[in-house]
Amino acid sequence: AKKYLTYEERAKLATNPTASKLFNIMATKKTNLAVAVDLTRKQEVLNLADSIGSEICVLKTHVDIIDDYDQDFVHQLEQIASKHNFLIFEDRKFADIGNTVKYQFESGVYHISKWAHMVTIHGVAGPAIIDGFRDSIKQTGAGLLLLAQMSSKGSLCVGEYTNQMIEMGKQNSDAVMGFICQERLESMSDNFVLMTPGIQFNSKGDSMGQQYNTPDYVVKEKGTDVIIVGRGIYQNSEPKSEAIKYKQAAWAAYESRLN
Ligand code: BMP
Repeated sequence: AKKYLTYEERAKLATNPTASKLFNIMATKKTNLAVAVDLTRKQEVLNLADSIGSEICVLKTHVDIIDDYDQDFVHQLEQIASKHNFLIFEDRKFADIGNTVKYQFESGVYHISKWAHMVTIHGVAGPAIIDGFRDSIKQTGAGLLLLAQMSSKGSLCVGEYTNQMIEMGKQNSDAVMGFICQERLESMSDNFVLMTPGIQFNSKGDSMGQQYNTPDYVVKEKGTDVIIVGRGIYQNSEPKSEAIKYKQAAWAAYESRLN
């Protein structure tokens, strides 16, 4: 059987500052729940963030789906994040050459580098994509999350591609904080945070290829660290009490794998 370390121990092994910070938040707040708030009005996102903030370690955004996005949105979200001690994760899935992603990260409408504690990256363009983030994250300590596997049906992020993404992470472990994945593979060392989307209690999937597992399955059976829940929480009529249920299930799975 695998030997699992605690999140406190992992915080000390982390090679990226945001990974260390996240492991510490998880240990302090006793939560390995991240929520994907895929709502399209800024006030809806902010209201949900404030109402569930005490239950989560990370709030994941897709800022390019917010109809009325503006700088005030980011300003308010940052205040809510510091009030409740969670991190902000912009799921941008950068995938271009280094020079282009540098502009996409730092410029445009969103200025993601100014406020996101972590962002996602596809490795299709090769490891030099990471160089596009270096200047900026040297200053902020932000973390990169590499997409090693995806939750959707027919995903091409499998097999040798997945192995190459893990290798890319290890070669750049100052900048890379962890992986988006569906399972812990032997080669994923303990300095990385493993985050898993495609989580819901009461559904197996949607009509557009999403596939769901339970918190217990991915954390206890598959060995990943953080569950990412979207519609399972924000579409529930009682999002706060539903968030507590996911938090408790994921934390119980974490504790039981330690024994
Ligand atoms: P939901 O729980 O509503 O299916 O949302 C899942 C969230 O995780 C979405 O924001 C999606 O963009 C993201 N995601 C995913 O579903 N699968 C992946 O492999 C990677 C993702 O970032």
